[in-house]
Amino acid sequence: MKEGLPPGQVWARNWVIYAALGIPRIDPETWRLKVSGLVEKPAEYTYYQLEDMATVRYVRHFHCVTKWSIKDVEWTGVPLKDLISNSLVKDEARWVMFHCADGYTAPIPLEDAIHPDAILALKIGGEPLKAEQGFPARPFIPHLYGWKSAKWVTEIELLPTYVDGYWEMYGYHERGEVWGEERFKGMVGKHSRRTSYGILPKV
Ligand SMILES: Nc1nc2c(c(=O)[nH]1)N[C@H]1C(S)=C(S)[C@@H](COP(=O)(O)O)O[C@H]1N2
Ligand SMILES: [Mo]
Repeated sequence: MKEGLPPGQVWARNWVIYAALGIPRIDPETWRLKVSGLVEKPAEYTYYQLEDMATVRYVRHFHCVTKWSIKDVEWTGVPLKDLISNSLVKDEARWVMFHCADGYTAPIPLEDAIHPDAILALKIGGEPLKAEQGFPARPFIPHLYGWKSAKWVTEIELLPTYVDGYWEMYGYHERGEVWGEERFKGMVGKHSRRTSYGILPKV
């Protein structure tokens, strides 16, 4: 795990709440999280099932691509790898698309989604996410920029190829890795190593 402040970032005291498409109010009784697309066993989870699966509790920084970072955030959540592997991923799957209740979408490579630190976050600072923080759940991948942490998520879709999400349509990077400063498409930051999406570990 890399520590400290990634290149080009500054520590900020407070979160900036972003809700490009508004803040949906979600009823945890009726909300479901789907795992869909290139899987043998599509699944649906209730909020309460996910609470029971939330075995990860760790402290990690949060980095927005607009250059503010929040230090030492305490996260609680479900390993994304558990949710994905429970559904038996088909061989052709390479990308994961997050779909949200507000219409927001964000893609990440499958490789990053099954990283041991990648979670479906249910809590920040030991408390359930607030409505504006994405209640009931948002993915969090510590080494990817914050726009990939799609709030009010409702569906995790496995895809064979890359597809733009909300910010990627405006030129933001396919992957968004913070240490390589993958901010915009076509940008190979001075710290960047070439990433390969070809060879994948079996889930
Ligand atoms: N549904 C949704 N998720 C979203 C966004 C958004 O506008 N809508 N903004 C993203 C961006 S750019 C960042 S930096 C983080 C910010 O998280 P915060 O609003 O909890 O501070 O949410 C991400 N997830
Ligand atoms: Mo952001």
